[in-house]
Amino acid sequence: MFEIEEPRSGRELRVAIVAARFNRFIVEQLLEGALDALDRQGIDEERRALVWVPGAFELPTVADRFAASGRYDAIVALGAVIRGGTPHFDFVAAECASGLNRVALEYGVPVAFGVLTTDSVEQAIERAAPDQGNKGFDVTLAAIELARTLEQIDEHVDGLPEK
Ligand code: INI
Repeated sequence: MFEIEEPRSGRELRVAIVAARFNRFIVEQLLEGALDALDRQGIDEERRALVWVPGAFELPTVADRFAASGRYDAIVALGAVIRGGTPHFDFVAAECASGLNRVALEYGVPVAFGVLTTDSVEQAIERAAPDQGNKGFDVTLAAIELARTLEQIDEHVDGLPEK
């Protein structure tokens, strides 16, 4: 049986990070976590890209451009959408999430959802803390794992005879 519990680390990956400037003090901490994950996975500077956009609503557009290039193995989207008194939160958060997922499915490129959607600034700070449970770190590892999983599935199916 073909099975992947944890994919092996294969060739070096290329990873693009797209980060929203809105609530920048939070997103910078998510970015620190994401870069730490890339360091630990041995993905060096030449194989990384970082692009800032105004807010979470714009993340899918830039993620789409990186995915369409066919040059990146994974994309990490970082942002912080914090509930205010208006329905704006719901539109920004929902469009951001569905746009990023659409990019992942359309191009078959893992897009990590590192966008905090919280009721308060305090909740966002908790999830962006440097040492415990930094979401930027966690989602970057998830994207790398998925890129390796997809690569391993491709290798496996390429080696199978036609039905
Ligand atoms: N963008 C965010 O990234 N986080 C938010 O909390 C937020 N709120 O609350 O409005 C937000 N809005 C801006 C939005 O992402 C776009 O940049 C803007 O609407 C222009 O398209």
